[in-house]
Formats: sequence, structure tokens, C-alpha cells
Amino acid sequence: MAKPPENIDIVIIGAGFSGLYAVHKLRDKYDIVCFEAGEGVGGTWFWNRYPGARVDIESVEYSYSFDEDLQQEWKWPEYFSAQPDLERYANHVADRFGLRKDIRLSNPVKSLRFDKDANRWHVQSANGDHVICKYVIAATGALSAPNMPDWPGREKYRGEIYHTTQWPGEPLDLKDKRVGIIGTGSTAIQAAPILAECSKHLTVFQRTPAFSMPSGNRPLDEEHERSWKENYSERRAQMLDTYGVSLIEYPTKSAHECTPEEQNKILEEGWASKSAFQMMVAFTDVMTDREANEVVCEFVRNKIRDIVKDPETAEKLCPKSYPIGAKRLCIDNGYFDMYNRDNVSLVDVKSAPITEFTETGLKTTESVYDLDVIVTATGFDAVTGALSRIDIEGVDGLKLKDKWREGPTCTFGFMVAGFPNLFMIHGPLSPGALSQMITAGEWQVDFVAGVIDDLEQDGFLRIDTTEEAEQNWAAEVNGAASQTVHHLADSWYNGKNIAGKKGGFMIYVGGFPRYRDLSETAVRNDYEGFLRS
Ligand code: N01
Repeated sequence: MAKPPENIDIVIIGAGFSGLYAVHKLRDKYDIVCFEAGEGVGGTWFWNRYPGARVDIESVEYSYSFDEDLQQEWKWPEYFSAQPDLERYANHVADRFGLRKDIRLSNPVKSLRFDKDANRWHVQSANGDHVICKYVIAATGALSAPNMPDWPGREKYRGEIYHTTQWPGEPLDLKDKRVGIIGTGSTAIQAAPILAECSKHLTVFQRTPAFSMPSGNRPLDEEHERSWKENYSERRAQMLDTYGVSLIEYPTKSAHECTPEEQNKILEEGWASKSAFQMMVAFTDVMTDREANEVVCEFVRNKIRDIVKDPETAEKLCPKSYPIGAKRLCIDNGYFDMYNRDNVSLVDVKSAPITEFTETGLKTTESVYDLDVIVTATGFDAVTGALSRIDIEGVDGLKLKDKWREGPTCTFGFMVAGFPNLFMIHGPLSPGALSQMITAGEWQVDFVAGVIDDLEQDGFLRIDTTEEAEQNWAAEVNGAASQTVHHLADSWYNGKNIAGKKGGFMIYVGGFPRYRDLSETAVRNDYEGFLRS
């Protein structure tokens, strides 16, 4: 029998880091329910349990700022926390702030339908819950809808296949196994060195080589921790004033203003800095000037050539077809060095693509590979994928996936015209993954909470954005992107990693301060670009 509908104020979708904070922020004032697909909280850091999974931004930055006691008391063991520590932190926050009673685990949202007469969303979940609410906050994550390769023959493959987001809970015994990993993005670059150490043989199937730099991860030293804890409030505020919500050294000189010796010194410092962002801003013009960018590319290629002993393998690993930073720059713990092991081989699947699974492994246009385990580190239907996979119907039967068929549209990444009272956190066309996502997410949740408070105080029943505002925001987003080298790569940033996915660059690269300023100014100007009624 169908469950009776529940009437509440706000549904939050997702109990990842932003969703958890939204629960904490809103629960005292409003009746809320949070739906989460996973069996546990933590979002990205719940799902991504593959060997080697760890954050590539320093944990002292990549952590919550909303509670002073929490940030003072929590101890990060390492500079770059591993997945188990991040998941432990998410669970600690859920327990410490009593969030669990509002979170329904293993219960993904299946559909959202807006009743324009009642100004209410109807939310249906996989477990048959039917919630009628005023507002929906989609904290569904930018990298949460896995991309599975769809080569034929999968059903006949007799070995084991794991996508990196669906790693088994029990440790795998791989010591006598031939393992293949498909992909060389951030995920594969973290997983591969560990898989190489614990398997009989590892074959890496590479379509596009990646730029990666060493993380220099190590136990967090007390002095570094103390200096952060003594200055947290000041540093968190400074972070929000930086381009990527991260305290790195911002450059003052163009690559063209430096001698080759100066360039090299700056790049060596960047290489040792432990931050991928640092390489992208080694000079003022890395992301905007092809020649300046090429200086950084060649520096990294030479690092690869220095590390990898076999020159042919080294050359295959050197990215040459796109600018550095145009795809997400990776951070690794021994990725290139791994290729010096006897039990690792590299297969180029750009020139000879994978065509099918066989009973015993994979077939490319040139060869057959026998594998006991296949790891698909093939990434995500990013940014829009999680929302497009929910059946969302706005006013007059408009479906979100139809509205976004040619690419996402929205205002400031928060709202889509025709979908009133639905707010996105880290939505498309927001700074998203090009910002430090926990602190940026907190700011976005605070912003949305402020909008909801205003609506309630001013007696409005609904807020929508306009198509004109969406067009203005698209112009701002495209204008910012067109000044960078991002468009020179196919990646999840522009959806070109997914066959048939349309749309342009899906992330706002105008910098967080400008994004924040434009969003806040619109609110101050009596909600310019929005319609309240
Ligand atoms: O996914 P990706 P990811 N045949 O899309 C390849 C964040 N993250 O999971 O480049 C062969 O980057 C694909 O090849 P190509 C971070 O923001 C953060 O690695 O499209 N290969 C590529 O090599 C990151 O950017 C952390 O030619 C195929 C790979 O699969 C984002 O998540 C850690 C293929 C996918 O790379 C996504 O990273 C991990 C095919 N049919 C992730 N299809 C940290 O914080 C795809 N590929 C450290």
C-alpha cells in the first residue's frame, strides 16, 4: 500500500558534505528531510572507496568552517586525507550535530514534480516515500553519476569488473590476479600505483595521458596544524576572497616577463607546493595564453621523462594534445614511478580503441588482453548527470532533462527557470569543482538559506528565475571560459567525456569572488533576475 504523503518545508537531496551542512543549517528553523542514495553519509567520500582514494586539496582547507569547536578539535592525520578519514569526518559531523534523524539513507529520490497551483514540490523516493514540500535543495554532487563504458560483451566476461565508485567493501585479494585499469584521470592515477603493488600484473589502458604532479603527502606536522588552528577564522575569510577558495600563492608575473631560469625556479616551487592549483597559476597567464601554458606543459613533460626510465613509455605518458589545466590537473603518489615496475604495462587505446569485452578480458582494434579483474576508472556524467537521472518536472510539465538537452541553463548555478523553489548546490555553471568545494558549498548553502528566509519573511510562496537571467548568466560563464584555454580539451568540464552529451563549458571560471559578488548583488537589487510571487 502506498505510504501517505508527508508535508514538510524542505527536502534536501544528498547527504554529502554540502547536504550535511544544509541539514545542520536549516533544521532548527524548518521541517526538513534529507534523502541519500548511499547506505552512509559523506557523498563522494562514501562512494569512492577505491584503493588510494584521497583528497587532493589540503585537509586543513578542505573541511568545514561553520563550527569553531569542530575545526579546533578535529585532527587530520595527513596533509591530504585518505577516503576513510574523510568518511570518518562526515560521520563524526553527522553524529556530533545530531543530523542522522533527518537523513533517510539508501533512499534515493526518483522524481520531483512541481504543483504550480499549490506551489509545492512532490518528491517520490525509491522506498516509496512521498513528501510534499515548499523547497527542494539538490546537493546531488558534481561527480556522482558514474560513467560506465558500454562496449558489447560485458555479460560474457567471466572475471570481476569494478567501477571505482562501486568498490567492494571487503579488501580484494589481487596478488595472483592480472588487473586492467581503464582510464588515466585523477581516480586512476591514485588507484593504479596501489593496484600495481598488490596485483600480479597491472595493465593501464590510456586514451589520453594526464598531467599530474606529486602530492608530497605526509603526516600533518604539528606546527602547520597549529598555525591553521590559530588563524582559522582569518584564513577561511581570505579563502573566500581567492579565485578557487584556496590559499595558494597567486602570481604577479606573466611567463613572458620571466627569464627561462626564473620560469624554472617558479615551476620547481610549484611542483613542490603540494597544490595542483599552484601549477595552474604559476604565472599570471598559464590559463589564458597558449605559449605561457606550453612552458608549464614542457616542464611537467620533462619531469615525466626524468621519472620514467623507459623512454618509449615516458613519451606515451607525456600529454601533448591539450594545455595543462584544461582538463583537471591530477595529483599523485608515485604514479609515474609506477611505470618503472616490471609488473606494469601501458596500452594506448587512443590509437587502438577498446571494442569489446571478451570471456577473458578486453579486445582492442589491435589486440586481446586477458584480465582477471577490470577496473573502470572511466569517470562521471559530471555536473548535470545526477540531476538529469532524476525525473524532474517543473511548471507546465517541463522536464529538466528536456530543458537541458542542449546543455545546462541556470542563473548563478542556483536556479533553473521553470523550476521554482528548487535550488542547486554546486550546480552547473557555478564555480563547482574549480573551487574548494566544502567551503564554497557552505557559502552556497548559506546563500540559499538566506533566500528561503527572505521568502518566508516577505510572505512570498515561490521564487523562479527568468530565461533572460539565464541568458545573462550564460553570457558571463561563456565570456569567462572563452578567455581561458579550457575549451582546448575534451573533458567532463564540458561534457565531452560522454558520447552525445551537449553543452558548453559547465563551470564558472570567472573566480569565486566575482561569482559571490554577482549573486549577492542580484539579491540586494531586489532579487534582480528572479521572480517572486
Ligand atoms: O574521471 P576522469 P576521474 N575508453 O573523467 C577514460 C575528481 N577526483 O574519476 O581522458 C578509454 O577525469 C578517460 O579518457 P579521456 C576530480 O575533479 C578528485 O578520474 O576521456 N578510456 C579518462 O582518462 C576529477 O577530475 C580526486 O580520453 C576512457 C578516464 O577514463 C574527477 O573527480 C580523485 C573511456 C576518466 O577520467 C573525475 O576523475 C579522484 C573509454 N571508453 C577524482 N571512457 C581527488 O580529490 C573514459 N575513459 C584526488
